[in-house]
Amino acid sequence: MGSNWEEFYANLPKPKDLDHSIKLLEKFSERAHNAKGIVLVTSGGTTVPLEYNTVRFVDNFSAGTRGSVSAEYFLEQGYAVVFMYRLKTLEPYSRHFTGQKFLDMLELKEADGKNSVAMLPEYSDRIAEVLVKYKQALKQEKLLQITFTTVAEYLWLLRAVCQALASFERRAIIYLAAAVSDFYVPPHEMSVHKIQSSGPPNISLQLVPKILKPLVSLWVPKAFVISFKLETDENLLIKKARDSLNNYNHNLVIANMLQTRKQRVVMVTKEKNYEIFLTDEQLEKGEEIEKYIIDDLVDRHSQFLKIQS
Ligand code: 9Z3
Repeated sequence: MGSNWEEFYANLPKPKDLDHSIKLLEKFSERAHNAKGIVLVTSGGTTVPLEYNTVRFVDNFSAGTRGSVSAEYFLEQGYAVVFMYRLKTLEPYSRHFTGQKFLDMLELKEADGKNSVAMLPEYSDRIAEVLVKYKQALKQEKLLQITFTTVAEYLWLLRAVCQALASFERRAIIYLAAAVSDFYVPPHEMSVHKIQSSGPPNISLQLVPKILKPLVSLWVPKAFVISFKLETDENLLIKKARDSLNNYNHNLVIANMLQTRKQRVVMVTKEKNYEIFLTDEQLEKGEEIEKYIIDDLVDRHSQFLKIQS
C-alpha cells in the first residue's frame, strides 16, 4: 500500500488548467535562474466544496495580506516570486488600491460637457512609489501569479510548483502563508448536486494528510522551507509550532495568533524562539510587520546558503 499522501493525491480530481500552469512555471523558472533566488509564496485560504456543482463550501480564513505583502518585500530583495494565491484575495501591488480606497483616489472633472478622470494630487507620490515597483517586477519578469480556490487545486499546484523549483536547490524558499484546510470531503462521498434542505445534512469530513512531510523530504529536500502556524489560543501557539518543526524537520515555523497577526509573530527555529513585533506607533504609521519578517528571513537564507555550500 502506498503512503497516505500518495493515495490521497491519486483520488484528488486534477484541476483542468494544471498543465497550462506547469508550462508557465517551467518558462518562469528557466528565466528566474539569474535572480538571487526564487520564492514560492502561498496566500489566502482554501475551500472545501460540499457538492461537485458547488453551491456550498467550507472556507479557511485568510484575506491574503500576509502573502501579498511578503511577496512585495521578497521582490524588493531581488528574489523571483511565484505567488500562488486564492482567487479574489489580495495580490501584490494592486492590494494598495482595492475597493472604495481606489475610487476615493480619483476625481471627476467636467469640461465641455464631457467627464474625465484624474488622480487626486495628494495620492500621487504614494501611487507612483507602488507603480514603480510593480512595473519593475513586470519588466524584469520576476513575478508569476497562479490561482487556486479549492484545497484539491491548492495541493496539485503546490506539488507542481515544488517540482518546478527543485532545481534551484538551496536557492529556493518555500513560504507557506496560505491557510489550508485540515479537512475535506472525499471525492466519492461528495454530492453531485446541491444538497437539499429536506433534513439536516449528514456531512462527514476526513483529515487531509500532512503534505509538509513529502514536501520537505521528497519534493524540495534542499530548499529553505518556512511554514506558518495559526492559533487562536495563546497557550497552544508555541507548542504547536515547535511540534510542527520537530515533525517535518524544515527550517522555520512562524507562529501567529489570529487576533494579533499584524503586530506580532514568533519565529520558531531549531535553536530558539524570538519575536518580531511592531509597536503601536509603528502600526499606526502604517508600517508592515512583513517587512521585518522578510528582512530576517533573507538574512537567515543567506546564512543557510553559506553554511551548506
Ligand atoms: C497564517 O498563519 C497566516 O499568517 C494568516 C495570514 C492566514 C494568519 P491574512 O492572509 O492572514 O494576512 O489575513 N497562515 C497559515 C495558516 C495555516 O493554516 N497553518 C496550518 C496550521 O496552523 C499549517 S500549514 O495548522
